[in-house]
Amino acid sequence: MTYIAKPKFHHPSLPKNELGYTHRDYEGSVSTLCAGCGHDSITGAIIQACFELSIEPHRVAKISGIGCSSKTPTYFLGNSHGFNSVHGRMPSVLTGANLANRDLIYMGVSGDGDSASIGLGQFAHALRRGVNMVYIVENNGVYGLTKGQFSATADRGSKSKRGVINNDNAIDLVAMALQLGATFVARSFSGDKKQLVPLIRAAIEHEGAAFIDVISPCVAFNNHQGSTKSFDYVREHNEAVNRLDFITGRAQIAVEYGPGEVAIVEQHDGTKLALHKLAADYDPTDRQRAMAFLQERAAAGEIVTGLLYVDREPEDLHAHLNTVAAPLNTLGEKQLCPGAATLDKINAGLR
Ligand SMILES: Cc1ncc(C[n+]2csc(CCOP(=O)(O)OP(=O)(O)O)c2C)c(N)n1
Ligand code: SF4
Ligand SMILES: [Mg+2]
Repeated sequence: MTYIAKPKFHHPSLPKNELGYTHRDYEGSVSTLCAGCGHDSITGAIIQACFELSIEPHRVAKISGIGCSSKTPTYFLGNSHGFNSVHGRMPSVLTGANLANRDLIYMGVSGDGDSASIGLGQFAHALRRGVNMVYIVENNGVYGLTKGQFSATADRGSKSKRGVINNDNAIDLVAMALQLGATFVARSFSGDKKQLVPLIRAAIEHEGAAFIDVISPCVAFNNHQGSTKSFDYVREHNEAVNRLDFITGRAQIAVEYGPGEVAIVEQHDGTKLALHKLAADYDPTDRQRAMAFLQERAAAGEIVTGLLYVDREPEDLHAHLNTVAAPLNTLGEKQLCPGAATLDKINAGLR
């Protein structure tokens, strides 16, 4: 993978967060993506979200697959753990790491080819198991890295750069995530940092499977007329269900919203989502309604963005499996080998 190290110096008056870190402490190497690529804006939003939440970089594990999108973890959180895995295999690598050590914040970064084509099965099982993670798909409707073939999220009837029409039906990862039981489901647009940053912050604090589909135009292969993932198309068809800000239970942050405009969604860990509702009757805690609304608006040619669904009391894979809380590498021999007497008891119970 190509990368260019960023110089360490920064302006002395850069703002600092609660830990005394600046933005620079959350950056990575210089991006080698095409200038104007939507993925770089998502990188910027992740950096901003982690800076604002005062996350210690060593507490984050960034895991990705293969693609331009999957290269991006090199460009943020340079002091975090990272693993650039195999095409479509990010979810299983992340699940394994999470099972071994639940103390880290898991950030899975993937592309539409990575998650909706070769990795569709992996995507589905990680979500249905409730792995505690932030799963971001940087969705441009093409295989950017391999020169712009349609991916499985390309809309039927959309046109490739070379003029070919896509006749296959599109997979909507948000609809799938809702059906599969993800406890936090959102969609955003790389060009809308105001919406994306609070969504990422909320997803990080959510203690379950959080999925964000981010429409992210590929300026090299999918930003022309006839594409439904171009900057112009998304701006014209964006239907935001809510305007978001995110308040952590620990640090009270003042939010500038007028009376009557905010709905507070409280999660079981005390964190709160403040929603500025555009659609008067939109309820982000109703999974069935979210699925129906998504289909309704898609039929009208709209791309719904915002927080589609959140479960206030999510359960994760560890709760389902009743696993030990301590990271596995901290367990001693005594805990790992309970002795012959215990083994005999287990064997007797199986006879
Ligand atoms: C097993 C395997 N099959 C195919 C490839 C070739 N390949 C590399 S990236 C890619 C698609 C990437 O598309 P996407 O995940 O949408 O990322 P983007 O580049 O669009 O961000 C493919 C097919 C590969 N690296 N490994
Ligand atoms: S090919 Fe497309 S997805 Fe890849 S870096 Fe360039 S603009 Fe971004
Ligand atoms: Mg892609």
